[in-house]
Amino acid sequence: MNSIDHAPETPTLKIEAFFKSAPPLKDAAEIETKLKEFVDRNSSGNEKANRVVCVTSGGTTVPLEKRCVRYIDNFSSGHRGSASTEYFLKAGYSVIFLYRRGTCQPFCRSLPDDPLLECFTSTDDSSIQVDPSHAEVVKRAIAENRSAVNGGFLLKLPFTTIFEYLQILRMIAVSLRSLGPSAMFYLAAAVSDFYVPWESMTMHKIQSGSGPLDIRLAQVPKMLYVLRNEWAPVAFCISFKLETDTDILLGKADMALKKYKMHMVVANELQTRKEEVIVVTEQEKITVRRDTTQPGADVEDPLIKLVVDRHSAYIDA
Ligand code: 9Z3
Repeated sequence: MNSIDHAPETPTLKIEAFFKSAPPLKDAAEIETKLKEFVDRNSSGNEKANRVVCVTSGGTTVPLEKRCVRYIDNFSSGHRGSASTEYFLKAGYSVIFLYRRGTCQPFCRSLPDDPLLECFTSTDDSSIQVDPSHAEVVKRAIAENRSAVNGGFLLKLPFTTIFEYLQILRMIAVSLRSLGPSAMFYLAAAVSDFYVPWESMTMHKIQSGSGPLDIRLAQVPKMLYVLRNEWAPVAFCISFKLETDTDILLGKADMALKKYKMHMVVANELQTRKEEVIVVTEQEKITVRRDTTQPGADVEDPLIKLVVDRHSAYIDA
């Protein structure tokens, strides 16, 4: 398999080449309409009343075949993004939740793994009831989700591949431009660094008969750069840095902050990501921890409080 050998040099040209060769989104028109309605609904009143955050969640896949049987995946359960979405909604934000199909959803954290099979009982052939042991959590999840979606505060957009993710993210960024500094990007999705360009991808399932497989992957263009410099230059931007080696974590987060002009970079290590994160800004490094004295407390609660605080200061400034 080939990579792009003569890829254009600047990040802008690289991303343009990426989009040009990517398979077009099947539901682009529908997404466009949903985004327009959502942004229109959130464009009246003063800036404080119209804060909108795009939360990305889950990992992107990299297909190895056009008629995809095999793909490379990026680890992310979607817990960070879905929990953060709930706290943003509580804080009065409207949320565009750009999530990987099949990963954790807002308001579903307290439900068992298989809600349909575990929460309901069938009393006779014609009636299904919520099992009393799950009644409260089911009621709460349904009510909170309905109020957010029907109230126009939560728009959920799914992706699977890196091609879909970047195309939808660009659509969101462009449509949020009119909100100026009231718009925020909270990029918790685990995004592939390498991919097989569409034009050099084989159509059919790769055959195993010809021995070991050599794949050359191209680098995914630096989306953070284009987001900050072109797509949404005024929006408040938070990216995440995930490492498994703590010795390099803060250095890499610092580098991302400066290189991509992020307002905050949330540094986390794979094993401890649910216990603590370190928020890196130009001036400081703030350790945010889960409150271990409170049962069920998570790190997203204090993290979103800090983020909202800093976003307010950004809007005021
Ligand atoms: C993260 O670091 C997220 O916090 C996690 C959340 C994926 C670790 P879970 O979904 O885990 O709760 O299971 N996300 C960003 C990872 C990433 O791809 N960052 C890029 C990088 O490190 C920059 S956009 O280069």
